[in-house]
Amino acid sequence: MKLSFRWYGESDPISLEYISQIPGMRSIVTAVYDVKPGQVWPEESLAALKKDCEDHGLIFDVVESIPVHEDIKLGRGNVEELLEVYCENIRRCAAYGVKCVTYNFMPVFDWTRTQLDKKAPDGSTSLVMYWDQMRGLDPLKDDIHLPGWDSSYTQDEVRELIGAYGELGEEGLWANLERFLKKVIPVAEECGVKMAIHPDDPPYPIFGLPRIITCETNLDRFLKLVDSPANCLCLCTGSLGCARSNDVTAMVRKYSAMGRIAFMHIRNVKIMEDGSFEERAHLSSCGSLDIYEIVRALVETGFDGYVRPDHGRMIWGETGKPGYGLYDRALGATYINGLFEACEKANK
Ligand SMILES: [Mn+2]
Repeated sequence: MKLSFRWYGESDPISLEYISQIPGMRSIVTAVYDVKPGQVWPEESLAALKKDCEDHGLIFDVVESIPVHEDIKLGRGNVEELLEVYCENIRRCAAYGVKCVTYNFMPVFDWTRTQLDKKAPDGSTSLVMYWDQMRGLDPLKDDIHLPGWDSSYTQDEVRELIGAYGELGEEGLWANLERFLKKVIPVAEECGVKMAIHPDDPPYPIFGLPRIITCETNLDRFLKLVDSPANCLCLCTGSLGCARSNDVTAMVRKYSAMGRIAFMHIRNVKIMEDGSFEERAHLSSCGSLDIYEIVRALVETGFDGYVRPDHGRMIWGETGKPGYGLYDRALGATYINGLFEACEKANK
């Protein structure tokens, strides 16, 4: 496996120097953040990312993410032109050494939580989604701003988008995803890039928005849309794992054996009685997922893709971007290293 760490570029309070000091750290996962979805990434920005990483003994070879323009997902407006731009961005990334591009096909919002700083008894804080905070909220009627939602949308724009996705429905979204893949995957194949779709987070409908990258049946369908080794998953254990119906370990074993996982996001979640969930420390005993069994499945199936510790808690007084502090993600990285070393030695 190739250990990686997400970095938000120059504006990230965590320096590449600090990241490079995490044992075994190899790759930086980042993106060009100064351009809007639907625009071409400037070569200078990609060149600067590559150089910054190299200056710190790190490799810039994973992009998270090239965002998919809402009009591609909705299949409206100038889709062909937007798809061309998307393909050009893949080519440009590849020219600067990128081997894996992550993206998602979630309508409107990348992820949904009700609180970003829920305090645990030990004083650490983490992201949570509580149904009792969620129930009764109706974005079509109320002016709601859940944490993490793109604040660049006005409430009217959000209503318009929710209405448009409601009309599109799941099958419409599948059709638009297929159109996207048929255009993008051949380009990725040509330039040696693996495209890795991130599952919906959480993997069930919120506010009636269609969700399709959610469960084994749908992942099977997704992989068959374009049956290519470049059409892969970014298997996020925490996103799939907050639905009790998903057997994450079995999914990891199956898709890794098929060679269709390009990127692993490893984190733990605790599912509560009512289906709410809390993000927890990476350790298996801290949440609902058995991270040891997940790593064992990867090792036994010969996984050689990228792995990153996903969201961490805020600990030791750190403040910053919720989920993306240094300390708890570094602890996660070290734990992941330990599990891989143990499983690899046991597997010999
Ligand atoms: Mn993730």
